[in-house]
Amino acid sequence: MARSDPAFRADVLAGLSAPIPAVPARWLYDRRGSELFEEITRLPEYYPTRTETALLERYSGEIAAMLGKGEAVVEFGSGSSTKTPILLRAVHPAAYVPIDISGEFLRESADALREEFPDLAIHPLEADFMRRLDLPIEVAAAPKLGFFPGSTIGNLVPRTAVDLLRAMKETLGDGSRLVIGMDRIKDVEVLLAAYNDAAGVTAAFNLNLLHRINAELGGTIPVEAFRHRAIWNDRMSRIEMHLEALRDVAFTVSGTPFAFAAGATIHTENSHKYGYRDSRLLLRAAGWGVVHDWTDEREYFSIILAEAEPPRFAP
Ligand code: AVI
Repeated sequence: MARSDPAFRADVLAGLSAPIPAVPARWLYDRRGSELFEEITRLPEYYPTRTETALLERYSGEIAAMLGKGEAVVEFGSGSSTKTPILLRAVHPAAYVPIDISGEFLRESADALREEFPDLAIHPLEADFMRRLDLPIEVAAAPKLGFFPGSTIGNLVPRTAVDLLRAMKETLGDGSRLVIGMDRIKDVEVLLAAYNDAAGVTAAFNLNLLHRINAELGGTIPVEAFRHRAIWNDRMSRIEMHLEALRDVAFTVSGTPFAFAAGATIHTENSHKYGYRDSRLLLRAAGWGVVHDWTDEREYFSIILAEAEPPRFAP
């Protein structure tokens, strides 16, 4: 059995026993899961990455023109994507602070960026950005620009998304700005195709969770007895990924027995989609005012520049 993480075990055992079985989506991203996600981003049906990258290429000059000089760009996530250099090239920041919980990803992506930006001061911070953090002392005096691309905010339920946006505001401080990517509500067929691709990569990504449970937690789950399902939950305005039992199944995880009847599901991920006003409301709930919202011709995706609102009395 591979080395097991006690937090993974606790989440899986509690999640599979819950009245509505669910496992937190972060466990989808082991090495294999991260590789499969990279593959997803290149799929013809998966429009978000392509659309967001094109928006950044087109508008990062405009974003830069709305900022002052000498910014410290603080990226929430390791910055391993191709989007980071697009923003850095336009903004010419004084410093760059990538924050990630995985030191390994952080070092790899910081090294890659050092090659492309040899004169940029890079201060990686290994931490969980869901909480308020102390930024490196070297960027204390610089104006801060947060960067949170990828529509990752959509993977959190709105209450947790607001907590995160508020923590980001506290980390970045007064007068800071934030560039955030948010996926828009659109035709259900387009959304469903993006999470139900013809090549079956998203299915493999979802089912990989069961392989991971078997490998790391001594599970005996018959993976072929489950199938990937992506549905649009209109009431919650989100795509949901589930693993559905194709027949009655019984298995153990770390010695604990579980039984799923045919048709029962394990909820594995949410991907919330936000309308134009929804995204503003979400940001405002966390103390961020929208400065500008750039979208593509089809209005599939938004890149939003927001600014930290000073606290003020309200009637
Ligand atoms: C990482 N995140 C923004 C992706 C999304 O679209 O919600 C994760 C994903 N899940 C299935 N496909 C992509």
